[in-house]
Amino acid sequence: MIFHVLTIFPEFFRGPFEHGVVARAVEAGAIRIRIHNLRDWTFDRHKTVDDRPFGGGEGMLLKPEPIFLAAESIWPERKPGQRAVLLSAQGRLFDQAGARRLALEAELLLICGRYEGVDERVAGHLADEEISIGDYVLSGGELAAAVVIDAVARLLPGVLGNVASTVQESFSGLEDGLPTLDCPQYTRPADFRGWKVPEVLLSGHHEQIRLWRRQAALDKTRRLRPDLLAHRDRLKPAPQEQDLAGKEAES
Ligand code: 4HQ
Repeated sequence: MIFHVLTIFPEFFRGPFEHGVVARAVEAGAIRIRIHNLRDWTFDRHKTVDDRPFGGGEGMLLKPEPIFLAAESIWPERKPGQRAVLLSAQGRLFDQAGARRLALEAELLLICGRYEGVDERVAGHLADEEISIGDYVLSGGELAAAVVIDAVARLLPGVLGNVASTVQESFSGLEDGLPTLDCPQYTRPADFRGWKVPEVLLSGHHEQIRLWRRQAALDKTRRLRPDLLAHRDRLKPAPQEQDLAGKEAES
C-alpha cells in the first residue's frame, strides 16, 4: 500500500514513521510513505498556500488550488483503489472499522489542513471522504494523518510479525460480534510494590484464565467505555444473578 501525505510541514513526518511496526513495514516493502510539500504547487515568490475566508472571520484557510494541483500530479488519472482523505475535525469519526476499510485500498492520499481549515471545495470535489480522529481540535491534520497511517499499516498483510495479535486486541475482541476493550495484562514481577497479579493468571488453568480474561475485559469496558456496551445491552436482556455466578457468565 502507498500512503501519500500532503502537508505544509513535511519535516513533521521524519519522526513518527522511523520507529517500530511502521518503520519495519517500510523496510520490508509492505508499505511506501511519500510525503509531499504543498508549497511545491505554489508559483508566487512567497509560496502562498493560505488566504482569508470570504464573508470574514478569524484566521486563514488553505487555498484550493495548490491542493488540487498536488493531487492531480500525484494521481494524473484517478484509478480505483486510490482514495483521497481530508483530515478534519468535521469528519466522520475514525475507528477500527474505518481502519479496516481503508486497509483495502491500494493508495491513500492524506490531506493535512492547517490554520482555521481548508477551502470547502477540497472536501466537496477532491476528497473521497473527510475523517476526524476524535472530538477535539488539533492545530493541524498532520498528527491525525500519522494516526491513520499507523492504524491502517499494522492491518496490512505481512506488516505485523504476529498475525494473531491483530485479532485479540482492543476493539477487535469480539463479544457476540460487538467490540470490547482488551483484557488487563500483567508481566513479572508477580508482586510489584505489594500490588499482586491476579492469582488465576499464575495458575496454569487455561480454561479459567480464558474465562477470567473475558470477564475482566467486560468489567473494564463497562467501567471505562460503557458506550461500547450500550448497543449490546439494548439487544440482550439483563443477566440474572444466578447467571453471573455461573461458569459461563454471559454478562
Ligand atoms: N483538525 N481529526 C485540521 C482536527 C482534526 C481532528 C483541526 C484538522 C485543524 C486545520 N483532524 N485543522 N480532530 O482537529 O483530524
